[in-house]
Amino acid sequence: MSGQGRLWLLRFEPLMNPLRPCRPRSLVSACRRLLVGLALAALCASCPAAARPNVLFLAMDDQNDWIGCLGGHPQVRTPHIDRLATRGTLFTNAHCQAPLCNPSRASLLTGLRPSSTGIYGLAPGIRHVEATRNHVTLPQTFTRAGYFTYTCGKIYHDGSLQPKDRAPEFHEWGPAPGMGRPPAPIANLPASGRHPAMDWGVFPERDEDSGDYKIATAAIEALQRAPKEKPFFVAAGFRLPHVPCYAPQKWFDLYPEPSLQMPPVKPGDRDDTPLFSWYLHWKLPEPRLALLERAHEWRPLVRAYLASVSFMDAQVGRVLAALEASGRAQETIVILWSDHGWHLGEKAITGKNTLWERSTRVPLLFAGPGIMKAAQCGSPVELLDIFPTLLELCDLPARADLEGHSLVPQLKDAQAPRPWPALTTHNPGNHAIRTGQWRYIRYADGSEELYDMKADPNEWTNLASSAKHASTKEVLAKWLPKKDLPPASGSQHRILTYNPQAREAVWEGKRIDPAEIEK
Ligand SMILES: [Ca+2]
Repeated sequence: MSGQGRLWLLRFEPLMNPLRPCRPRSLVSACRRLLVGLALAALCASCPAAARPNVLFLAMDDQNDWIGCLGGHPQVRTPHIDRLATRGTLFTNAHCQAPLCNPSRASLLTGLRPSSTGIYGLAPGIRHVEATRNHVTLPQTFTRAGYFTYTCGKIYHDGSLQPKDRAPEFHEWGPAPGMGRPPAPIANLPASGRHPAMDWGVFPERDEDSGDYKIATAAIEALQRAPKEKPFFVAAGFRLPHVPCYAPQKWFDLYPEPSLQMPPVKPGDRDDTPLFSWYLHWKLPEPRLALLERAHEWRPLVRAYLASVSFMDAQVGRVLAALEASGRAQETIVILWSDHGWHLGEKAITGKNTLWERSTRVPLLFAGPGIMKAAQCGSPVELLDIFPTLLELCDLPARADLEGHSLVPQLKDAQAPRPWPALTTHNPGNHAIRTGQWRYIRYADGSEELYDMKADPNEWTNLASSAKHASTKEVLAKWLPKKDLPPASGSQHRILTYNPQAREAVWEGKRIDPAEIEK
């Protein structure tokens, strides 16, 4: 941040701090300060954009908490992300708003909950939905504020924005290469009904030939040529560890198969989860644990996911090194996030599309000017909070229409109180409320789950039917969204609805027959 911008923050901090107690005897001086503040605010409205910090906005795809500094897997190696965490504030209890790419990203980039827009599936994109057709998004806000804005890789869900709708979002759209494909699938899965993305193994031979390497290179080039006279907003979206989990051999060598630690899995774990929990991921290409075990592919998948995470981490490291080399790191806010988590056998499945911790917990960290270093915040927070946080960090006007809450108090003091839980939604009527201690899930048919996350971090014991916890459920249920829209027109892929009169659940347009359950 330039001297001017920093000075502005210093002057404004006492006035903007909502936690600062107000003393009556200093009312006159407070009024005087307020007047000075208003004058400065007017001045700042005409501040040159160059006084604002830059933003380096880094996304990961399907990255759960298997990140060194988050402790989700004891063997995972992510030195670059871990180092970034020592430079900033890590949120250890951060959750997505939807456990699926398109709705999660649409929510983050609009600042609106899925239940407020009706975007739950892989389609439609935001410009085809009434609630967001004309909504000013996060990237658009920075483009309009005079930033140089650039995107590469996957920030919006692939294909969710038509070419005609792209220009107002980012000035420049860089490459968004896919993963590439080996000549034949590597994983030994049954051929019938196999989805091309359900594959993992050593590919390609060289780092340079992988999609994420190319995405990092594009981001590096954007950082190198970003205009110096204005701030930049450079967004790079990595594809890994989304399936197919491909990485070159040396990344697999970090995880020798004989010593690989498998995620904790409890036989019969789903015996106490409602039938409706299966409907959320009713018919999907992501294999069930039982199938992986039969095919002897569970260990290879875990290993490939870990290798993919480490490879992607190395690409994050390349971009961060380029930021350092640009000489602009001191005036740049770096934010790193993932769109949702991923199961690797827990609760008998792989993939996302659930309301459990494996699907909802995500890495989220901020580093840069005005942000505490080597800090960890354990309060529940949401990806929805990113939009208002970046507005505040960059001195842009706050927006009353956004549904998240700025994390700036926690970025200055990780222990700063925060009253809200994190809320995740998957299709209308299905919500999870995560507080510091609890996860409460309510499905569209009224069935419930309750986990004491402190005593039972693996969510093995559903306490919802215990009379002892009735009042806890009642308190948590007050956070369920008041607005719970049906799927927006044009919704497709992984859409689940429920008709309470007929007591019928419908998956992708077809009535669910519970007898067809695949465990
Ligand atoms: Ca994703």
